[in-house]
Amino acid sequence: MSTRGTRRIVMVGVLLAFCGAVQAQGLKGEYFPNMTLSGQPVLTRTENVGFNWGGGSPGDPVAADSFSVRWTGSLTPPESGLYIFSTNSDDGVRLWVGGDSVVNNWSDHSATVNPGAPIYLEAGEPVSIRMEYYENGGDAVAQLLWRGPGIENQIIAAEFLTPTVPLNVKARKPNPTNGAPNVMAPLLEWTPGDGGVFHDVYLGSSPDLTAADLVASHQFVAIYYHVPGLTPGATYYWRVDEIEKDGVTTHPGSVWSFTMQATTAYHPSPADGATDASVTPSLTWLPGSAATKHQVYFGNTLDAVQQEAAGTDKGLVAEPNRVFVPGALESMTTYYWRIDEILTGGTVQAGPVWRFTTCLPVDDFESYTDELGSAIFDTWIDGLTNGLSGSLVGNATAPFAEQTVVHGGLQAMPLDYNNVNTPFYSEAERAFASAQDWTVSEANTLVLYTRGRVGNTPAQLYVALEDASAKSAAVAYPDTAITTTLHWIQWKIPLTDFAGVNPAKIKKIYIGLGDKSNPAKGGTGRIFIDDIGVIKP
Ligand SMILES: [Ca+2]
Ligand SMILES: [Ca+2]
Ligand SMILES: [Ca+2]
Repeated sequence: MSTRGTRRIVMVGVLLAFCGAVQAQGLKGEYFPNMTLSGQPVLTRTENVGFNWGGGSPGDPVAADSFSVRWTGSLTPPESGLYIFSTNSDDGVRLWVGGDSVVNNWSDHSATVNPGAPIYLEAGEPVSIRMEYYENGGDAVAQLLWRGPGIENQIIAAEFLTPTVPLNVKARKPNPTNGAPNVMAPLLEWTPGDGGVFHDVYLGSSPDLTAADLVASHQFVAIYYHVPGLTPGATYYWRVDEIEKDGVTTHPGSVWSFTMQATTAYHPSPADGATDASVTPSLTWLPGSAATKHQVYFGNTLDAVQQEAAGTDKGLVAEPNRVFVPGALESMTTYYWRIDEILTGGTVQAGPVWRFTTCLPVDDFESYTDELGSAIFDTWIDGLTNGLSGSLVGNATAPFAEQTVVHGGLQAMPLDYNNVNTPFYSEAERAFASAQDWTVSEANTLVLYTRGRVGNTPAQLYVALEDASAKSAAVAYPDTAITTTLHWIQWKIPLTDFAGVNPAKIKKIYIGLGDKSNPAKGGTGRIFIDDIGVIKP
């Protein structure tokens, strides 16, 4: 391993050790001096479940044999998606996630892995965990593992665990699952919150649901069928408020969404009318009903694509492949495209013409490799390299660029911040070999995408620009909670906000966390950055 790599691991280890010291993370473990979880626990501690005690005791005063443990608390998933929980135990084990039995192997056995069925979890929504275990004799192993979006099969780290059990008063387990595309029937179901007797259902076309979106009030059943039907291809938002038996006490639910299937191709990406598209985009869409193939038209005038002019026919793509890669495009240029659905029997269902405009690219993080010299931290200089701040660019081990939490393409930039120690800010900087003209084709707005992570301390996010005359200015995001958002946020900054900086001669861009001009002790975390460009919005 490279010197750089070794230094990085040491530093991340220090960060994790610090986080562990300030927060009581893990599940509550209660140890009983019998195999039946009976009586009072003789040992209680907060921990994650990753034990191989061999023939030994888990800790005084528990003996090496004939004991049992109950771990309780909650888990906060970092990403939305399907998770598979499993146990590795010697001897018996039972596991519940969100109150549902996931593993039940309550018998004497040598170390055995028992996986559960996949469970859909929402990013940032705590779910209850209960694991019960007993050891009879001989060796003893107790491990709680998971795998999920961006998480290889591994013991669940303490940072995702809390020793308190969340109150399950909110409606949960939406069906269709949150974000589901291609929904055919608007039948909505959910699991009521604990103590929820009545349900208020809100359904609308915007995530800001109001009283006007109330479609069912104080109903008893946890199911809703929207009779008039919904617009094909449209995205809908819904929320269920759980009401207790007093008919008054209300627990508002999370806002969920789904997208109805359409007859034509729909849900284009880049979105129709996007002004910040990559110059190397992958065009994707969702299929109209009964589509077996997709005829792709692509060109740089509306007329040509409408009239299927020569050169716009890009051929057929067969379901379930729904991607067209047009190659390198011009920056600050508008392109048009259309997908016609070929149905069984050959009927053609022509789609609408969509358009997008490319940005002037600054960095989409796709070019970085794991070779030293072309790694992400060789271009984006962090505090580990220049010693100026508490920033750390890139993952601790290869792949150094982030490949799971990505906005566009295959890679994004992970940026760790540690504002616990002086100078109390964390900054990464990129210098351009030659001054960049960010005013071509009337470009006037910097755009970037960012998202945070569970466990991040809120912090001010800022971008600074420096021109060829060494004039610089910084702009801060208005809300420090930006570092805790679990979805990508688009941040647009008019170049005129960088007062005194010449946008036609940009030499450096800085991205930082904290307040560089008025530094104060802060916390730690990791944010992700992707798709930096300049646009004409
Ligand atoms: Ca034993
Ligand atoms: Ca045993
Ligand atoms: Ca990218």
